[in-house]
Amino acid sequence: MKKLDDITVSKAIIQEYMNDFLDYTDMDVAIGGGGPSGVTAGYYLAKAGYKVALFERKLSIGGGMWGGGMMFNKVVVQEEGKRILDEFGIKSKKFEDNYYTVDSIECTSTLCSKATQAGLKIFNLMSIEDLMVRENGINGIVLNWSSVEMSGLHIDPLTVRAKAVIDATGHPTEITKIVEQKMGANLKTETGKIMGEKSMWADRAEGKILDNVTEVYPGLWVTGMAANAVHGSQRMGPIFGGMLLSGEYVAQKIIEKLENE
Ligand code: 48F
Repeated sequence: MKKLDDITVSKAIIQEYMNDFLDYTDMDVAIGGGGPSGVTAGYYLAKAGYKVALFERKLSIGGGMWGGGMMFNKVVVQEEGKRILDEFGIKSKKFEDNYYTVDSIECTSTLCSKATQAGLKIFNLMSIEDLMVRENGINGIVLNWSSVEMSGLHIDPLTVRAKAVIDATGHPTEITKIVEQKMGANLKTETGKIMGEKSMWADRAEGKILDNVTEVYPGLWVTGMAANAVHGSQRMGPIFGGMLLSGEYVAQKIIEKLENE
């Protein structure tokens, strides 16, 4: 083995990370949240050739998918979502009519692996704490290290530009909350506000999710559980077809919009 130098290892990491971060100060689409809906959206946008990055607060990508239902590490996907599992090459097993069971570890890790290989850039350990708001709507995101947020240190964030932003933060709808709370803006929902998620009802929740994938404020899109929570629909629990399908759908809608601009 050739002689190794610790300082060269440090330089390699710092230089390559900084190059990536600088490159993504300007992008087509910024995704907030690395659960199944955000990662799926990132996969389809990257596959279509868009410059897209995903920012995830935690160390690991996958959000609520790793733990399956109540720590039984299996998730269920209905018939409509099966083609997305096949697209990613994720194994599934038919259960009765209409349902497929999937190993949640294989599903989460494969989504992440295929999305990054398709060109999605993932920045983990960063939180979106604010938005870049201009006259025409949302123009980017404001980022800080999650460790700064967690420690409560008083350190200002940095801003990066994006033509579209996706709120894929799941149940808490954190990004849409910023628009509502800081700007008092009217959202494109029935009440003009975040309507809040309703109790678990898989059939209703999955039935509504694609209708809920919308541009809730100019430049800001919602997908996954955030879409249902913003529009006042039910939660669905450990059935994940809607997460995959809404990720794909938000990517399609944003591509359509960017192509027309
Ligand atoms: O919650 P999460 O998995 O969202 P999702 O893609 O999927 C929901 C399902 O897991 C499940 C369900 C459906 O069957 O009901 O709950 O809609 O992933 C959301 C991710 O966003 C991150 C958070 O750490 C999680 O990994 N996140 C939340 N707020 C921020 C954030 C933020 N401000 N900045 C960066 N990441």
